[in-house]
Amino acid sequence: STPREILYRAVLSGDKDNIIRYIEEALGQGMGPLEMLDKALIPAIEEVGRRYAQGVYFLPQLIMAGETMTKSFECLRPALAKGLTKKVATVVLATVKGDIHDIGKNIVSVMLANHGFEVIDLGKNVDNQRIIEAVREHRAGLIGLSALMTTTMIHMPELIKDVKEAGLACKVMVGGAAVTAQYAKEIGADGYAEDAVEAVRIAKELIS
Ligand code: B1M
Repeated sequence: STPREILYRAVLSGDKDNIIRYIEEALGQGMGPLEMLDKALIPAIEEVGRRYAQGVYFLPQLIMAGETMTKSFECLRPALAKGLTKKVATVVLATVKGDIHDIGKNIVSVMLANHGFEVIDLGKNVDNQRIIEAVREHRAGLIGLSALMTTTMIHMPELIKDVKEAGLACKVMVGGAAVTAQYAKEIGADGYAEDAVEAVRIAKELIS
């Protein structure tokens, strides 16, 4: 099997005990961290989501796969972080209230940091009020919101309203599996990105 296949299967089967070893082996064979995410880890977790939706996988498998994915990302994080020191802008990043999915948000976080953004990552299940406070405290020019569920993305338009009411000159970028470009437009978000690479491009546009 190729390193890609091994990593893909490891996430699919929730093999969190061996994932670090597989990643190290893949690195040793010259596979880069971004390639691992794009070609193996993300496609695998997406397949897990499909199987869960189809009733082929149940919650325990979803949890195991999620943990395997989180573990692999934490292992890759140092290799992904380039540690730029010159900061272009500050962005407050969060997964919305009621939503504990943070794998995608964490990838976006590292990518933004790599491209010179000072990232104030508030984590997951974050209250809109905390986001507003963080924007004030850090004088952030941009908020990045992630939502993975149709039931939680409703906090996005609420936040956009809160930002306006607070009189903050702060742009809002949204993303996450539940969110579409259409939805972003409907709620009056300043930007939408489909993946982490696009998130960097849109964030740069929004702060310029
Ligand atoms: Co859950 N889950 N989950 N889950 N989970 C989904 C989201 C679901 C679509 C699965 C399904 O049914 N097919 C479904 C939601 C359905 C809906 O919307 N109505 C679902 C459900 C139902 C649930 C629970 C309710 C299950 C239960 O308890 N019965 C529960 C909810 C808990 C809660 O939040 N309150 C739950 C729990 C979990 C786990 C904890 C087990 C785990 C999460 C672990 C973690 O995040 N630490 C988990 C996982 C892993 C998934 C799936 C399988 C994968 C999500 C993921 O990490 N994808 C997911 C299926 C799916 O999304 N298709 C699913 C990989 C990640 C890299 O992609 O986050 O989309 P994503 O991020 C991308 C882009 O979207 C973009 O860049 C990233 C990189 O390319 N992006 C942004 C993300 N944020 C951005 C922000 C930006 C810009 C771009 O700007 C700011």
